[in-house]
Amino acid sequence: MESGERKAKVEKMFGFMDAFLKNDSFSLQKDILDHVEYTVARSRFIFDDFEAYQGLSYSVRDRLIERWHDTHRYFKKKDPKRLYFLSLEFLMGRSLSNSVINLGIRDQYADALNQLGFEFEVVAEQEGDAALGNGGLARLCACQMDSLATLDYPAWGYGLRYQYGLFRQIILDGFQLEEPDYWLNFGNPWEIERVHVSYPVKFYGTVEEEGIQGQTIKVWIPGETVEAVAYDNPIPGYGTRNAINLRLWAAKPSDQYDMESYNTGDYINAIMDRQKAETISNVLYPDDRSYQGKELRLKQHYFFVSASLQDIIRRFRDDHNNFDEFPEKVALQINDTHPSLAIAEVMRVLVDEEHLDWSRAWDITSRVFSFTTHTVHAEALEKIPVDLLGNLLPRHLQIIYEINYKFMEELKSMIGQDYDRLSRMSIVEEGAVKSIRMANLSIVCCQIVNGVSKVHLDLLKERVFKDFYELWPQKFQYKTNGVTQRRWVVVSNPNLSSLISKWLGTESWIRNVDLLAGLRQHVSDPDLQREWKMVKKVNKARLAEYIETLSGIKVSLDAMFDVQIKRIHEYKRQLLNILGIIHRYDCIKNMETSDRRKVVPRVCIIGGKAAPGYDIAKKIIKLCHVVAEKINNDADIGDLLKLVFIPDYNVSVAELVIPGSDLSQHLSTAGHEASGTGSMKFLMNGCLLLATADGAIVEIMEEVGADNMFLFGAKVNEVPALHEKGASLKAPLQFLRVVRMVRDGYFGFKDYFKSLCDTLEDGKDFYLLGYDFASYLEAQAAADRTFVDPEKWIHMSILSTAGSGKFSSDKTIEEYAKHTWGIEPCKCPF
Ligand code: B1H
Repeated sequence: MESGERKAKVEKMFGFMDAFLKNDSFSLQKDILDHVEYTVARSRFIFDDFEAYQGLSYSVRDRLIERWHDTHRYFKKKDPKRLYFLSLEFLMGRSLSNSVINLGIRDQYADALNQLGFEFEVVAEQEGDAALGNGGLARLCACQMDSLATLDYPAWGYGLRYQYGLFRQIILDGFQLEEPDYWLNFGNPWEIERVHVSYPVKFYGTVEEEGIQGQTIKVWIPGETVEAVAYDNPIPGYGTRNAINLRLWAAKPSDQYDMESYNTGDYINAIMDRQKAETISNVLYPDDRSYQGKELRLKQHYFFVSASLQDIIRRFRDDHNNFDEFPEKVALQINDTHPSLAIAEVMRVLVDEEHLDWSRAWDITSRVFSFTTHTVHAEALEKIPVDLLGNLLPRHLQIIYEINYKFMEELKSMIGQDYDRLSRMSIVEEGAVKSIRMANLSIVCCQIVNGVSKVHLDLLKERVFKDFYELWPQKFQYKTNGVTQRRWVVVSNPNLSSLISKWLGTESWIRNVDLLAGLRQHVSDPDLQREWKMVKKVNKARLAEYIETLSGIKVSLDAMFDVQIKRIHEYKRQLLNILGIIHRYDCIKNMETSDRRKVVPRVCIIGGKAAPGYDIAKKIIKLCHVVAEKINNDADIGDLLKLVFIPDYNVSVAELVIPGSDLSQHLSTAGHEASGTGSMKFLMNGCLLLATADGAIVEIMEEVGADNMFLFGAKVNEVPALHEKGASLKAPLQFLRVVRMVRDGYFGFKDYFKSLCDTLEDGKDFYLLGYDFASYLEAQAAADRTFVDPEKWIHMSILSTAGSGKFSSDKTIEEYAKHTWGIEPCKCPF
């Protein structure tokens, strides 16, 4: 088509603008009904809540797509430096409520649905969670995507579209069982399949040398090719027209298999082989933090890296032909080491395909990447056995060896022949299983290495990456993690959100979180206190109803709702919580009846998944159930103490539980939690924290004051000396007593709990439960004393929310944008 003709057509299309996507009640109703009729193919006269959810979601998706297109046209026109956020995990949860709130049309949709005879909340409940991640790390990425969109940054997320998300937790007789989460069974209205956006990803094979124009170059002849197909998930910002993209890759068979089937004539087997390709993106690995060296996992990592980089480089090439400009236009963020093969891949593309010389390619590569580590433990760092890597990705192994050779030469020239240090810092670990240390590769390549909290950075400097810190102190920074107030207050706690807006006199805190501090000036106002208390009560009632439906247990709204929800890990010390509950139970049992009146009633709520192969974590879940069985059925105890395990903890469950909590527990042994982000969600919702001074809690303490929370336990710098003392550290009698109760079978399953109790013996208690027990009980007693003074409790609760601004992911993202990625906002005009 001639360009004049095309322009005229485009202008004509603009004439249609008004015909589309109006947000008045009638238009929204019509859109929903149209989708019910034509997309879902149910009669617009008879459809149920789920079909209403589908129709509604498709109509919201239309609006998302429109903004998404406009944003990308605008980015293309402005061509700013873009951030590409690479992560193997994104824990997005549900999309509907978040989308309509960010689009600013929630009330209009609620009204439209109402007119059609449906209730928004009920319809929204139909949505399942997108659980393409394990826990904190993955949810952090989701929060950061929300902030990137809201703050108008030109960013894209890249990840994998797992067919099976994180397993569903079923509890049978108190034991955890895992069920697959086939989340795509009922379709997914939030994604857009891009059949035309696909790239071949190569594996296996050999590397050969070829001479081109007098130069010898390496050519990788792959043994297998799989196709990566893009699925786009628009991420709308709040209070902006910008909607960015989360592109997830799914594996599909490559056309090359068709050729083979013709050649061999074995049609059926060829089809079966084709199907195997799809297994690459089939399943999310459940995190047990022990690197297992599995080929499928490595395949996932490279599949994701290769497809993402082909896409990124293709987009760069649309407008640029000189790779020296690459670092000015592209920032590549690697989220933990999982995507760090990207470093070798960029080198491969620049050297082998673009024929840049090594040093120019390395200069470009090292200016483009930044790396965030989420790990505290040296043992948890990812290592890839050389045999595995060399077989699957022969050329990448050569490149990593070359990077290491050059690094070692440089290092020798700086530190001399200190072989111990050289071997500690080498990217290649010699030993029984020769391996590649992915963290070392990332640190060597990236100009900036970020930790996720102040404490975490200190640990990196002093322990995990000490050698590297001494070499390159300027590389090491931290960005305090954060959570989005849109999801964690506006979506999940609408009553609190309205109350905050009312008292601040504005809704602007939803974008400008510093304004939350304004609540401080009203903290003593009895009206605010009364309304604050009311909101909490309504949220507690909703949670109590949920608990009763789940477990049949009726809980009293006057009790303190005390919550610990997170992945089950020994270092997170759910066991300390349970032992504390046993102690409380034991005390109540042994009290004079008249004294029981003084007991502060508690509902203790624990939830979380254990990695399927993590035996001790599974025993902790079982212990929680047997203790609950005993306490909840003891007539002496009644409402004074209840213990509830909430099964299948996920993002949606968190959205319900957090607003209804009075107290939340964060019990990691100091020095073990890199950050922790659950605490931030509770803080924003005005829950008081009972915590050790670990990870982000140290910074929370600085913001809200140590007297506004219940702190206990050994400090980070005390822990190493305590470990040295080992068996000479004696646990207090109360601790020995409760452990003995479990050991002696007071709750049954004596043999089963033996190995769990063994972890608590003197000298074996690595996570210091015995050592911290007395101070834990004191902190619990302080929480009880405060709870019986409701005015004080509410005061502390308001100050918690008021002090939570620093822990918004908006802050984290602004810091990354300025100090790590070098990107600027690019706001699509309305
Ligand atoms: C965190 C992980 C993690 N750190 C391996 N490391 C995984 C490691 O599937 N895997 O192989 C999955 C996850 N996750 C968490 O990151 C930290 O423990 C938290 O303290 C932190 O808040 C969170 C976000 O930074």
